[in-house]
Amino acid sequence: MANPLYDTLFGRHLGSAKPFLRLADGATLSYSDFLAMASRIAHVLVECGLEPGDRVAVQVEKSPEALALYAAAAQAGIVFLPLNTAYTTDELSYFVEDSGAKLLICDSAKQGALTPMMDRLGGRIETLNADGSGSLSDLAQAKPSEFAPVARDEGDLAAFLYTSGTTGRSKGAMLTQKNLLSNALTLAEHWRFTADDVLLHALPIFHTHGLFVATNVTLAAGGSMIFLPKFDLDRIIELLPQATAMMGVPTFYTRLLDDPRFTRDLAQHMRLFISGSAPLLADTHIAFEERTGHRILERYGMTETNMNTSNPYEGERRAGTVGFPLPGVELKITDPGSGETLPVGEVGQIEVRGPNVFKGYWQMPEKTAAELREDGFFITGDLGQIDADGYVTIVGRNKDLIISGGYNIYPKEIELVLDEQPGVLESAVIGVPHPDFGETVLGVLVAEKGQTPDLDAIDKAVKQSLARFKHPRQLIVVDELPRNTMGKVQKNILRERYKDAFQPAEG
Ligand code: MLC
Ligand code: AMP
Repeated sequence: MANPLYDTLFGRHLGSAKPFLRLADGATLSYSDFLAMASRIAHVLVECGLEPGDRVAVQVEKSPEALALYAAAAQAGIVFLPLNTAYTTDELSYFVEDSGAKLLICDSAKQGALTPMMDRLGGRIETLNADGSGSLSDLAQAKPSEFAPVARDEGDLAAFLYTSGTTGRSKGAMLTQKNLLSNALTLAEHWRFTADDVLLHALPIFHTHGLFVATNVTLAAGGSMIFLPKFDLDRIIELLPQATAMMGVPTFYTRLLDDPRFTRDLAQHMRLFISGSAPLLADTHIAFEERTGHRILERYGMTETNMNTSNPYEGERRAGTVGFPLPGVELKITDPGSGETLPVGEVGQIEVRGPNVFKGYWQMPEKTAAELREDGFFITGDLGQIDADGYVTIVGRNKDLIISGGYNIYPKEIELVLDEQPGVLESAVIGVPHPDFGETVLGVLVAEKGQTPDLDAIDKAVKQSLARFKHPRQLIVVDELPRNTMGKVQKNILRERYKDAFQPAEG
C-alpha cells in the first residue's frame, strides 16, 4: 500500500457522502467534504516547504479543520505534533525547538507571542482558530481538493506526542504508521465498531485518547462522530440520545453520575461506554451500572503504546481491572530490580510488547534504552498484577506521576519552578485525591531560613511557566520535608498527611 495510514483510515472513504462529523451547531461534514478539506491543507503543508518526515507542530482549538490537519499530515507524509492548548509559550517553545518543527500552526490570539520564537528558530507560523478561520484556511481555500498521498512505509513516523518525564524534561514519543494503524484496527474489531456507530466525541484531540483511540477507531469502522469542542455536561445530555458509543476519562462519568438528568432512559439505546487514561474507581463502575444498566468498558493505554489492554466486549467487564492484553499485545509483570517475570498474582512493573509500542524518544537514546528493552518490551512505569483469570489490575505507579482529569503531570516539572522562587528552599509536589479530577496537585514548600515565601507571587510565576492544569491547587509551607535515611523525600508520608485536603467535608 502506498501510504498505509492514510489509505486505510482516510483514503478508502474518498467520495463517500456519508456524514463523518456532526457538529455542535447541527451541521454535518461528509467524509468526502472532510477529505477534500484535508487535501487542500496537505497542499498548504507542501507549499510551506515541509517534506516527508518533517514535523508540523499544532496548538489549536478542536475543530473539523484541526482534525483535517491530522489527515493532511498523514497524506503528505508529515509527522503530526499536536500540543495541549493549555501549554504556555515557555512550554510550547521547548516542544517546537526540540522537535525541530519547521511549521507551527496556532490560534491567531497566540501568534504575536509565538512569532519571536519561530523567527529565532527560522520556522514559519500559520494560524487556525476555533471557528476554522485563519491563514491556514485562507491558503487552503485556493488549493485543489485532491492530493496524491505521499508514499510511506508502515515503519515511517506518523506522529510525535510529547510526554513529561520524571526529570522534568518532556520526551517526544515517536509513533509510526504501524503503531497507530495496528491499534486502530484491533480496537475497532475488539469493541465491535461498525459504520452504524455514532461516537459522542468530547475529548481533546491533542492526546492519544481523543485523537488516536476515538478518531482512528471511528475512521477504521467508517462510523460518524458527534464532534463537540469540549466536555460540556448540558450538550452531552442533550446529544447522548443521538449517539451509540462514548469514550471518556473517569471525570466524564463521575460528572454524568452527579447529574440527575443522566438517567437509565437517556442511556438506554447506547451500545458502549468506554473509560481510560486514569483509574476508574470500582465505585463509579458500580454506580454507573446501577443508574444505567451499562457496565463501563475500561481499557488501559499510554502515549508511548496506544492501547494495551481492554475489558472484554462480551464477557465480564470487571470493575477495578483493565481487562486482558489486546490481541497482538504481550504483557508481563516483572520484578523492578531483576526484570524477571513474576508469578500470577504478584505485584510488579507492567511491561508490554507489540505492534502498538512506539519507536523510541526523539533524540534521547539513553531514555529510550532505559525504558524500551532490546527485546521490544516497554517498561510502562505502572505497577500491576494479573489474576488467575488473566485480568490485569493497575495497583500503582513506579513513576512519580499525577493524573488529573486524565492529564498527566510530572511533579518534577513543577518542583523545578517552585524551587527557583525567592524565599523557597525546596519543594515537594504530590497528587492528592480530588472529587472531580480524581487527583489534583498540591505543593509543599520549605522556606529559606528567616524568610516567608510570597505565595501570590509564586502563583503568578507558576502561571507564567506552566499550563493551568499543572498548577498546584494549594501551596503549604512546612518546616521540613519528611525524608528517609537515604535523604529521599518521603512523598508517601506527605500524600497520607494531605489526603483529605480536597475531600468534601463530612456531614
Ligand atoms: C481543566 N482544568 C484542569 C483540568 N482540565 N485542571 C486540572 N486537571 C484537568 N484535567 C482547569 C481549567 O483550566 C479550569 O481552570 C479549572 O481547571 C476547572 O475547569 P473545568 O471547566 O471544570 O474543566 P473542563 O474544561 O470541564 O475540563 C475538565 C475535563 C478535561 C476533565 C473535561 O480536563 C478533559 O477533557 N480531560 C481529558 C484529558 C485527556 O484527554 N486525557 C487523555 C490523555 S491520553 P480555572 O482557571 O478556571 O480554575 C492518555 C492515554 C490513554 O492518557 O490511556 O488514554
Ligand atoms: P499518558 O502518558 O498521558 O499516555 O498516560 C498514560 C498513563 O495513564 C498510564 O501509564 C497509566 O498510569 C494511566 N492510565 C491509562 N489508562 C488507565 C486506566 N484505565 N487505569 C489506570 N491508569 C491508567
